[in-house]
Amino acid sequence: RGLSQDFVPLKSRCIKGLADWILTSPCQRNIIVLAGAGASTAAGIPDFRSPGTGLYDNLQKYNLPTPESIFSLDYFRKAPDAFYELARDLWPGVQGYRPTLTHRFISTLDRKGRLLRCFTQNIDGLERLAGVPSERVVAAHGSFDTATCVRNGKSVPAEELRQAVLSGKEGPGGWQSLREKYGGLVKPDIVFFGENLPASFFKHRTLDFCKCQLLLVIGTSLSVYPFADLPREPPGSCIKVLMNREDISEFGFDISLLGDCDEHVQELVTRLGWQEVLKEMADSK
Ligand code: CNA
Repeated sequence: RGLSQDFVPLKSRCIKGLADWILTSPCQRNIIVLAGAGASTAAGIPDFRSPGTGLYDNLQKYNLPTPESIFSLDYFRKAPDAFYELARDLWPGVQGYRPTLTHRFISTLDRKGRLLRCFTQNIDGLERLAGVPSERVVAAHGSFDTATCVRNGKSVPAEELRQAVLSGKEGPGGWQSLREKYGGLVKPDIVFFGENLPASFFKHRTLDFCKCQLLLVIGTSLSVYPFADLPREPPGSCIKVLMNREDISEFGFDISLLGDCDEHVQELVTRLGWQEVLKEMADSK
């Protein structure tokens, strides 16, 4: 294990050990967070794969060949209605989803000068809404901030697409008329299955992980690649912590905190003496 000069070992493999490590290690930006849909379920946004509540178990009304079809480019070209209908719910700001305690904790890690990067698979924008600066967030599966015509690659103002999605299929401002205007279907730049991840993912994967001493993996089944390869990137000395409802121990975590991430975060911030996180959460309600 670690040879670096300022390497601080983990004294115990539990939440107390994690808090002690954060408090006693030098104040450097050496913490990387890998976030997934589980970080946002407490905000009311379903994840994909949780049995019963996950999106994949609740897509019957769209009559899809497979649940994944809703994020498949081929299917979108053939039958865009399903994705556009879902996008209406998922578009940040439309339903008024608020950051969870976990998002506020990530933002506090940044304010304390500890967060190197938050790689998120989420497309809900809640890390940034919680105050994590854009340059600290790698939106690995894209975002609704920009949009492109899938036929000719033309950029389309995201606001124009947002208005069209909210207006529905028909009518002067609907997505059919946007399709005619731009010469093809327009899609927000969220990454569909089979599409490339943004360049920022590869850039920060190369630059960041060699500096990572603590990896916090929060609310993800780690089943989507290449994101799921990221826990293998840090050096051997890096401490790896999982906060997730389901156990995915095959990734070799030093600490596995199973259950709701907000509950573990609450205990962690209490042990850290970072009461401001809880106050900020209470004030936002
Ligand atoms: P997933 O495969 O649905 O897995 C979610 C994981 O989180 C599961 O292991 C759950 O057990 C766990 N989980 C759920 N709720 C909690 C909780 N409160 N506390 C702790 N753990 C919890 O989702 P992944 O993120 O792993 O898969 C990647 C997909 C999901 C990405 O492409 C995303 O774009 C996509 N997604 C994003 C959102 C969002 O932006 N909020 C929502 C749904 C899906």
